[in-house]
Amino acid sequence: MSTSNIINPALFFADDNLIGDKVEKSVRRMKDLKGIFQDEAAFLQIQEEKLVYEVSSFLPVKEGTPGGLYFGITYLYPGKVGDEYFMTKGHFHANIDRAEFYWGLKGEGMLIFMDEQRKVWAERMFPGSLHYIPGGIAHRVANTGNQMLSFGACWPSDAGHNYEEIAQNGFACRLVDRNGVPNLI
Ligand code: M6P
Ligand code: ZN
Repeated sequence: MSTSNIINPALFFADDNLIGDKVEKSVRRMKDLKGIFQDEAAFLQIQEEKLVYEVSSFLPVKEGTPGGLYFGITYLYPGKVGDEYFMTKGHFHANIDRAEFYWGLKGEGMLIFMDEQRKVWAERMFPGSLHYIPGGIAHRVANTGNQMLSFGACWPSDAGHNYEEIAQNGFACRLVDRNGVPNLI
């Protein structure tokens, strides 16, 4: 094989940053998270343009393609709305049986799971933690620390996002700060 078949990768990491021409970025601000947090008065006190999280993703195939994989890094800012930690919107997969991996890169947080019977549990996230999210399980991440939480994700390109269920009924438990300790209540 000649060396002309050897090329550089299209993507690479610098620390927890995903770098490459095809990396897409999206942001979620406070105003995009209306109805997610319990304490509406505290929510209204926070500037609606405040950044809550950003996602850098590599989506190499068209959404819905069976057999492909997507890759993302989420950067979740520290903060609270009342006593509830900043968190991602959370979702079931539209194709509900599709699974996903999350893994902790920087900071500390909690991955909150909820099954279709609304049973909730959580796993601590920290640099090096690895989390398998089975199909049928809604998932969201809260930043329980005072620095940025970053985590990786890899999911099937035909998983899709179902935000409706969470927008309407939320998760059955909330992760709140009780004297500096995260509590799932
Ligand atoms: C991870 C993946 C993405 C997801 C993102 C933010 O990177 O699970 O699919 O979009 O986190 O989470 P959410 O969509 O719940 O706001
Ligand atoms: Zn997912």
